[in-house]
Amino acid sequence: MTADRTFPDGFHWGVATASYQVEGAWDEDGKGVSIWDTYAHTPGNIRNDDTGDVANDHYHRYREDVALMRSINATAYRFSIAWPRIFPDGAGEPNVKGLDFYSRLVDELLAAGIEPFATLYHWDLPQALQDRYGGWLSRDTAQAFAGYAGFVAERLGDRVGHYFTINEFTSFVEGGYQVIEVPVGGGKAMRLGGAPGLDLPPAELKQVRHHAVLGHGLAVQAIRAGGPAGTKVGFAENMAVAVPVIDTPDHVRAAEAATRAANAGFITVMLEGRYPDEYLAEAGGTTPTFTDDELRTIASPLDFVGINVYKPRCYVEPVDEPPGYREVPINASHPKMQSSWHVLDPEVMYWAPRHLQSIWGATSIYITENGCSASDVVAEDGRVYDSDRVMFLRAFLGQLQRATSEGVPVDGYFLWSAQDNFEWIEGYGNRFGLIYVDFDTLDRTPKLSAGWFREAARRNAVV
Ligand code: PNW
Repeated sequence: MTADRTFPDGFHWGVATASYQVEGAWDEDGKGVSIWDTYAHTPGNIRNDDTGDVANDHYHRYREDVALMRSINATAYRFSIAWPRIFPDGAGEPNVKGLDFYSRLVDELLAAGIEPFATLYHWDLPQALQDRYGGWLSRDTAQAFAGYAGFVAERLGDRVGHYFTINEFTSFVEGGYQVIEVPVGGGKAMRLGGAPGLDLPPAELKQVRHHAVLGHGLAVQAIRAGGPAGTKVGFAENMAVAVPVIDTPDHVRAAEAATRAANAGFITVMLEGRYPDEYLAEAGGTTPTFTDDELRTIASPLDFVGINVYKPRCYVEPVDEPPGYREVPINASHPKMQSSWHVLDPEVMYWAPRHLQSIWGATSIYITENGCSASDVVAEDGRVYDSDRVMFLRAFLGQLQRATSEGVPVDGYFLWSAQDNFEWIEGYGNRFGLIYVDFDTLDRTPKLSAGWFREAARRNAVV
């Protein structure tokens, strides 16, 4: 029976990438240097000293890539725009050739029947803004971001109707502005990393977070002002999801409280317009510094909420004392995917959108990323047999379908990633694609999972 495993009519079947991870052409057509160019060009920062200089060469091969998306029945493509292609200096004079690339890409997508969804910031900040202002430590960067976002919406708005402001506040702030180890289960920890590679004290870190959400809010307003009426906008955050150990009302209440607290500096303030008291109390209430007016900007009304869903942040059980929940340690034997942080639990794909609806009343949700890395190899017959990724997708989309069948308003799903690509500090070692890429020849080979996606998208159902 497939009938009861279908998604709502009009559900978007998308694939996703990000500029620095796929484009290459790092210094072509007037592009400015980004903080990721600088970071990856510094030896020792990236596994194997890989860089995104060439990556998938998507900048030149986008026609082939759009044809591949079409061949797997994708109906939407989430790509990001490299800010330093548009404003090489961060602000000021726009670079027409940079904008032209995205214009050609969008035309190609529309001709293939694929709807473009543009992310405006997927971490490749113009180096000029890092040098001038210290990046997101300064409100000036948030202001410059709004200027760039409004300009893009004005120029592409006739053909691009959906924008995500910022991708994963959590990842680029926590990974780029401090040196930190995060637990990965079984008592083990993993060191995060990323551009600009700073190590700021906690008070400044909170100010960085604040300027990032402020940049989001200012960009929302600028996109509405710059784009045509009906332009839709939201964010794409790596939501921290607390999963209830047992599906009972008291466990679910505990998980909701833990989820709200874990997202305090990002989703919670963007959707509520206030920082939770506990978040402010942490540093004695002294940071971040902000105004009521800024809070109103941060909580500018959105058309949808976008979340990247990979793994649970934690499991919780209820307790009687405040805050009403307790984190349960993740067992050493808990299954993982290839990336060391990737604790495997498909139910996170059910709880993430359900929490968005129950905690914040979200009425339109996109899964802006979901996927996994696997130890893919080309077999002797030339094919790539990623049966584990097929298992992963069937299980996660099964849980998403469960959510939509219960009335959780999810309007689309973007698989990470359309192709294997530059996986940040892991370089080309961790493959997340539906399409295998040989990084010597740049040949593309659809994996087994691409066939699964094609069939699921065709039927609008879990298969
Ligand atoms: C996301 N975690 O990063 C990014 O948006 C992508 O650019 C990236 O390639 C993809 O997911 C895969 O890593 C994440 O620790 C980084 O849970 C870390 C986590 C999740 C997502």
